[in-house]
Amino acid sequence: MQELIRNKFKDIFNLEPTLFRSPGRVNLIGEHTDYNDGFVLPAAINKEIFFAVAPTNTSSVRLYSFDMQEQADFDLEAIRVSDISWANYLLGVVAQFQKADLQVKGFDLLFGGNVPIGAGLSSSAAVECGLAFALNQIFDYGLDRMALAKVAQKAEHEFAGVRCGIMDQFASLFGKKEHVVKLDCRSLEYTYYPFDMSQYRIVLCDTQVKHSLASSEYNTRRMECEAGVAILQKHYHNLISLRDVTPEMLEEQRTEFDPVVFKRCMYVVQENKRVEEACEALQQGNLHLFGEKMYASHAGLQHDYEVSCPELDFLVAEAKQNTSVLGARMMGGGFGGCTINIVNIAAVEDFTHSMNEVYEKRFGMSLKTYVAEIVDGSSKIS
Ligand code: GAF
Repeated sequence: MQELIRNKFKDIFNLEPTLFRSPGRVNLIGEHTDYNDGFVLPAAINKEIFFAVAPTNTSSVRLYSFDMQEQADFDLEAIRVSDISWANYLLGVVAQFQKADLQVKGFDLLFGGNVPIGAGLSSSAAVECGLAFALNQIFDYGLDRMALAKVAQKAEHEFAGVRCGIMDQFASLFGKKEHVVKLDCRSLEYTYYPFDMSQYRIVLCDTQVKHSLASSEYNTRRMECEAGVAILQKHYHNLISLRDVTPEMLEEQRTEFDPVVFKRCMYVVQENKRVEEACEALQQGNLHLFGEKMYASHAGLQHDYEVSCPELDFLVAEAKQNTSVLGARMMGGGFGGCTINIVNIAAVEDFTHSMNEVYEKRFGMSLKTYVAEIVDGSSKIS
């Protein structure tokens, strides 16, 4: 793929590019916790976006999407949200650097890869992080990876209109081969845990659906969490976010809550606890317990946070009946995309085959499955 990207770049722009790569991510557990100052446990995977970039002596950027086979040119003096939606992930990054008074000079860029779009594997974060990483190197800004993650996150807020947390951008930049990484989204401290793949594989089942409510409901969930925090702050003056809340504190104030807001908040509080318990299980080598936490996470997302959908629920219920699967859950923002499954190595083929069969029978459409490998975060190739 990277050679295709390099050659296409040369054909179109007639320059010698530098190549970069930036991965998508999975999240083992800790969903919708990042924007509540909580914990997440993602990993970068071998679904990646490749970038060919070269500086030019102009005041414009020429962007080419390999997947769309489309070019869009922009004047650096007038970077704003565009009608070309794929370009916005890139323009958003340029705008953030400009806002931070870092000089963005003209450049040509061609990008493309194999992160499925809309599958909940963070193709958008991979694009944002890849460009942030590339420009940081090419123009020598000297920013560290955390600063780049924040640039990429702001790009998503301001140019894609999703008020996402930092998990996806963090995972794309901080991934480490064969490790998952627990991030404290408040302090931004992180710990790598080896993920022993000698007996198990991470299998992704892509529903191939993306229900249209995804981004509006995402922003609604954030507001519901903020509404819950506002109620609790009347009683606990030092409380900043749901990260500071226990189930008991919530129960005590239940009567003041709208029932929907209450269950949203309870889910977040419990999910934070589950991430900590899952990490302990991982440290003890207890993958069975880890898997149980994944199923519990899905149940919360399905019934209390209500960001799942029939296709995801069906796949998780099927996985749960399969003794070769340790744990499964929906992943990412929800309303479609993938489930993540921890599957016994010897059973991977049977598992994907039977999941395909039952999914097709139930929904009349095909399922896509991927075996994900955990890889390093964004890097320069050559
Ligand atoms: C999306 C967001 F981009 C992340 O920040 C995170 O909130 C996730 O949904 C849910 O855990 O991927």
